[in-house]
Amino acid sequence: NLHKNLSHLSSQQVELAKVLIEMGQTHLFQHWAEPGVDDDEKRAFFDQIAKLNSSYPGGLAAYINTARKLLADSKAGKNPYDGFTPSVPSGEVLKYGDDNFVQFEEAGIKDARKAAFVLVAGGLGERLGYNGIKVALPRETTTGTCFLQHYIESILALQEASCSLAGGDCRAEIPLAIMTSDDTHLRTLELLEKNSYFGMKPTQVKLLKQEKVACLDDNEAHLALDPRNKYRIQTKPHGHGDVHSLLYSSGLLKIWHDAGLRWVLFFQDTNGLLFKAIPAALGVSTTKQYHVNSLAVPRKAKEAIGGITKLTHQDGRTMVINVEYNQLDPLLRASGYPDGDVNSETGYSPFPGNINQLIFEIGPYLEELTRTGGAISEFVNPKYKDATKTTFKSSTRLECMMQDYPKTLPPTARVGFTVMDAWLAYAPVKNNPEDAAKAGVKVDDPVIQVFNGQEVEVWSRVVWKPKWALTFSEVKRKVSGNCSISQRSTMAIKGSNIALEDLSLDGALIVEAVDGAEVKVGGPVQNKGWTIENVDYKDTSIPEEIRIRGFKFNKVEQLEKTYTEPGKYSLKP
Ligand code: GDU
Repeated sequence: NLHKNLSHLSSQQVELAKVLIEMGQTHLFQHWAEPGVDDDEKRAFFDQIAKLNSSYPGGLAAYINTARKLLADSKAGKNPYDGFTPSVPSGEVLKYGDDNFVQFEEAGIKDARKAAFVLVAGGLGERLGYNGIKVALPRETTTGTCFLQHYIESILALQEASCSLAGGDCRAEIPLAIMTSDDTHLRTLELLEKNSYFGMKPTQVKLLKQEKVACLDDNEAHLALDPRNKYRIQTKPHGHGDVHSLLYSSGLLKIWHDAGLRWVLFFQDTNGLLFKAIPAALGVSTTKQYHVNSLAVPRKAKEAIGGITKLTHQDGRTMVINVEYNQLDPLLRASGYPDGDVNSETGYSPFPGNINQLIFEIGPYLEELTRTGGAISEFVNPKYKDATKTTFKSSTRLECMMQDYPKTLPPTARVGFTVMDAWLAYAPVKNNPEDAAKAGVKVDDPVIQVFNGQEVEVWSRVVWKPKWALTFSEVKRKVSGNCSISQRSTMAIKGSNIALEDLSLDGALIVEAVDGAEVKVGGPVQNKGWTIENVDYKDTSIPEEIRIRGFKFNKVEQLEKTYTEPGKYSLKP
């Protein structure tokens, strides 16, 4: 069939056909119609093949070869950690607010102007029960600010703080790259455009779309035809590890390197507390000169976050790497921990939890990607029909994770990690007032309430704009005297020059001020405040983003003040 069609193909299409034939993929052409029939579909087939070929480091041939090897290993039941013994690694453990922490934060802010940020946002919120893109979800309910806006405002605040430390004519613009996929690309672009990029220059933001990879039908890595169209290959997502090859193949990493940037910081779509941990974590990288620094939090055994583990091979090699949550337990059981993944006497797993916030030094990173072409260690997870492991229940594909990057690094690479308190660095939908408590505000203990069947500690709700404070020291500078906040209170600080002095809040307080307006807020503030109402996640009359949270505010009464003109003000009821 292909032979009959060959004379109708362009030379590029013939080349691609040759690759497929050489790689044992003749089945793709068996059902082809006579030349002259379905020509548009045939063209589209080759367009897709060209795309699959160019978007994978080494092309389709490399993809099929790797797939055959990994499928054979999987069939043989080969353990990817064969020969390795796990042990607990040592890293930098930070205590929020102590001298060490404050010094790391300072060092981090200083170098932030030499950083670039990369948000991986190609995944959908299927597990969440949310149909939109996750970066459009509100990060917290008090102001309703979405994740993407909060991330951008945090980066802009870092840029300003770092530049003002540098003095002189610092004009640094911290770049932001967002990895999207066919599932999220248009909606992410639309969210940015509709909101004028949330204050960032459009040229500062770069979207990199990841492509899906070909599905595989069997252990010989025969590419799977799309059940809906026999002239198309079925495709599925390849995973967040694509971010490395995209930064490389787009040339963006090289542009950043040539512009004198030194750090690249990766983060995920919905971690609302993360930026509170960024200055100190970056400070650890700059101080310790880590090539790779992963952020971690204490991990409860069996929690769905990977464990950072030191692996020592029989031949003496060692590496510190994330072992994904589904693999940690079997690895431990197979190597002298008969109980597997369990908590120690501290109440936590001895292996710190990877939150997939990674900081790389750009120089060594670019060197490594130049060597590998952006390829990263992959895995395959076929669901077999039976114990013979010869047929699959449905097609499979290769997958990759961004935190596997260090797997191919030479032993000389400086790979470390930084452990932070979980409430500071990782809690996707929780606001935390404890920072304020440690900065000199008395915050009432939480009460327990149940939302969507889950017990939650409900604290007072305190939210501030990133430009109000990025670091512990800055929070401390802006809070003075005896401040206190009752459990049922809600406070939003929207402005950079708002100082809290002897404030005792029992109710709701919203203060907004333009740059240039200096506001002192103090005295007793008491009102009926905002009450929390339960929302049933099954109630489809309520918007999805509220239903998945299980609550909404009833804004009964608040003190709300907005200062639109520069000047000095005092808000003391
Ligand atoms: N993502 C992509 N492309 C993909 C798949 C995912 O960009 O093809 C993005 C998602 O949008 C998200 C991030 O990658 O921003 C992570 O995806 P998931 O939330 O689905 O990741 P998991 O929860 O499976 O696990 C990851 C790490 C774990 C742990 C955990 C913490 O693999 O080790 O760190 O996040 O949230």
